[in-house]
Amino acid sequence: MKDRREFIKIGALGTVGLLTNTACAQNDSEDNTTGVLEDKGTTKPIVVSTWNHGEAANKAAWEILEKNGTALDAVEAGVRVTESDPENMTVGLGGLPDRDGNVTLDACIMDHQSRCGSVAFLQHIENPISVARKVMEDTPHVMLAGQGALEFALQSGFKKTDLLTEKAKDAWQKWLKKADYKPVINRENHDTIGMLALDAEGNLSGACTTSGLAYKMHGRVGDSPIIGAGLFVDNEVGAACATGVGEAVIRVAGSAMIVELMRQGKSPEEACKEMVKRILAKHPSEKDMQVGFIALNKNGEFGCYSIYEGFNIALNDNKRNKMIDASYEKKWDRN
Ligand code: SD4
Repeated sequence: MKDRREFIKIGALGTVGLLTNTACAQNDSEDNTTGVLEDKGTTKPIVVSTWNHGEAANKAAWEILEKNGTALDAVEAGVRVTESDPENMTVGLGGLPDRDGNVTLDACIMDHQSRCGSVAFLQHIENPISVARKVMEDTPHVMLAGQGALEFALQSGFKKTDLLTEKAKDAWQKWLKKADYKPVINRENHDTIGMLALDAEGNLSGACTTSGLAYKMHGRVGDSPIIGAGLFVDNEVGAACATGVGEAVIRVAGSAMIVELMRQGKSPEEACKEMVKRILAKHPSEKDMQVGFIALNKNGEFGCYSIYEGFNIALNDNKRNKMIDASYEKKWDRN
């Protein structure tokens, strides 16, 4: 792996100035082709997830998939690893706070029966993905937000936890001195974990969880808990998830559209690329906005694509366990 480089860029989205970021991984294999399998036919089980933290998350997911566990159990267990890692400053415990110092989390989960659950603007709970699953399984609803989501979590037995680590607090206090409440986003901020899995039964599920944009406005919710934007699964066709500037992903219903494009015959990578191009066309004045997508179809073929170089995904199946650099539209202008 290459070292993470701090990279700060300013964009403007609506009334909130945003800074975008990216991460880099070095592919350690000769096969750097996304979406193309060495062998034809269905590959299952398989799990793919966003960014370098996907490696550890996939490991937990794979332990379930290789024992013929369900994709739903796998994606939940996988992203919980990232949520519970206090060193990870973009997801769950240890996530960077909003501009007022509150860590607020967004997460959603969707399974092969098109069941889905989501929590938005949730505070004090280490594993929002498991609360999202409870919303899906134990309520007639899809989405709970804010205080109501917290109350539901506590009633369901989740523990109240202080999610603001010393490291995140220090970073926020430094930001406060200089940034004068303009949201600052470094490359670490765009590290949502999105995970898609196809299990031995041929069923798809997905999960997506994040602390969202660092130093965001209090109450801001991104794409990650929104079914159809940050995540979508249709067991007849495939699944997709997103990372990057959530406002841009919401505007095009990114993940749902990718699944529809696959239904119409596009490969996973073609579908991701088409949505990246659509986002660029709809944001002509945005200079440094990063968005990345992953898609996985019913046959276990996957693809990924991002606006800027630097997006990578983790892959595990029966033959492979590796990081893959996504194809992209643009190189960063680092000047
Ligand atoms: C958001 N999409 O809140 C999330 C942030 C993200 O990788 O993707 N980080 O807009």
